[in-house]
This record gives sequence, structure tokens and C-alpha cells, in this order.
Amino acid sequence: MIREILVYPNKLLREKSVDVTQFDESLHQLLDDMYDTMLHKEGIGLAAIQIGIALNVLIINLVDEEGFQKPENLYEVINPVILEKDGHTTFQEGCLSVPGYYDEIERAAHIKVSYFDRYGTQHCKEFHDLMAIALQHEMDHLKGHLFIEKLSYLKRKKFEKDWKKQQKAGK
Ligand code: QAP
Ligand code: CO
Repeated sequence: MIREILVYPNKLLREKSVDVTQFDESLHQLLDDMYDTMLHKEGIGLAAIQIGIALNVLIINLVDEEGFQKPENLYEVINPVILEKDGHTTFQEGCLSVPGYYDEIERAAHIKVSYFDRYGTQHCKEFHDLMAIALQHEMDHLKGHLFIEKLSYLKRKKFEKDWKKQQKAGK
């Protein structure tokens, strides 16, 4: 089922998510709904809080070299913890909760993460490149943070001004 995505400045997006304790049918339904919603909006990553569910659940589905978003490349990440971070990289990020805005954000280039899959099996894996960036972006959502909080003071001011203007225009 496609759910509604919360958009900035919705207060719920600032909420801290909590760990999943039951790897049951309702978790699977949440993951399936997140997937339907993400594909519907043409996203590559989504955190549960973006559909109003404050659980430590996120999904990432990057496109492959041919530009296809294959289901076998879907990552379902539950209760993630970053164990190691290394290096720096920047990327022009966007977010389904801040539609139409993109900017360069600096993050760690490599991360080692422990997480659970939908069946409750624990994994420990190193991630690089866009996958590492996407994971850090989505894990920020779980802590109640958005990528626009990483902008410089001046860029943030400009963003706020443009955003209000855009909202007034009814977009
Ligand atoms: C997070 O972002 C991310 O503004 C996922 O109009 C960010 O899926 C992963 C989107 C950076 C990797 C690198 C944004 C769709 C999608 C928009 C997204 C929009 C329509 C963003
Ligand atoms: Co986002």
C-alpha cells in the first residue's frame, strides 16, 4: 500500500525512532508499504519516520549501471548501528521529505554497519560509495535529522526563504 510521505517542516520528522523488537508480519507489511511508497515517488531510500512510523527501519534501493532499480538490490535495514566510519566524500543529496531541493552534503566515505533483516537475522557489513551515503542519510532520519540541517548558515537561510515562497505558491 502506498502511504503518504511527510514533508518538511512536519514535526514528526524530528522524532527519534526506536528499535524494532518484533520481526513479525506487521514489520513485513511496513517494509512492503515503504517499498511501494518509495517506488511510487521515485526515491532510492526511505526511512519509516517519513511515513510517520517512528521505528528504526529504512530501505535503500539504488539503481544499477543500466539505470534499473532491481528488487534484488533492495536493502531492508532494521536497528542499524554504525560501528566504524572512514574518509570523507560529498554528494548532491535530495530527500523525499524535502522534494525539489538538492545540495552538496559531506559524509563519511566508508562505514561499517550492524543491522537486522526482516527475519531478525543480524548482519555486519561494510558499505562504500553511494550506498554508504544513502545509509548515513537514512540513519539521520532515524535520529530525527534531515540533510538540510547540514547546510551552512547562509544556505539554510536561503533554503528557508525559497521553501516558504514555494509553499505559498501552493506547490
Ligand atoms: C536519500 O533520497 C539519498 O527532491 C534518498 O523531487 C540521498 O530517494 C540517497 C527524490 C542522497 C542517496 C544519496 C527527491 C525524489 C528522492 C526529490 C531520495 C524529488 C523526488 C530522494
Ligand atoms: Co531523506
